[in-house]
Amino acid sequence: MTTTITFTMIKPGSVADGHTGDILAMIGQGGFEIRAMKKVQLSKKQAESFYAVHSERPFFSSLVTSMSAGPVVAAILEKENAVEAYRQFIGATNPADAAEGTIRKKFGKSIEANAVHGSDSDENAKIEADFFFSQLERS
Ligand code: 3AN
Repeated sequence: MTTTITFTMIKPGSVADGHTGDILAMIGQGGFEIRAMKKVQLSKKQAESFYAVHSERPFFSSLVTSMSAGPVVAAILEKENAVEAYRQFIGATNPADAAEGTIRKKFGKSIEANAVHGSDSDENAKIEADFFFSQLERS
């Protein structure tokens, strides 16, 4: 069986609300193995860099502000077909549209404060994992 990786962040609002443990428990129950993890606060510059693909979108400034407002918990997750499996698992970008039982349905508050980030392609999973983690920090 070939496993692949995806990258996730528990967003500042969810960390501040004390949902980190519950979200990590759901991730484990979903069969995702944590290969690396850290709690870190992004500077505005780092958040801008992470979300650079969205720099032309109207919500960019607000997204950068909210993503740098407090610590995130970032992790590399491994599973078969990890990127697609995790996107299914977390639910739609807008928590109002997310399926029952998904992380965003349970913990998301709005389209911006949607509890967690999940990579959208294998290529971006690698870029995002490399943004946060050195080789030494991965198992
Ligand atoms: P996803 O995180 O589901 O891949 P993207 O890549 O379209 O969604 O959006 C990246 C992030 O930008 C989302 N996680 C969300 O926080 C924020 N975002 C997306 N669309 C909006 C919007 N219309 N208004 C505010 N924030 C948004």
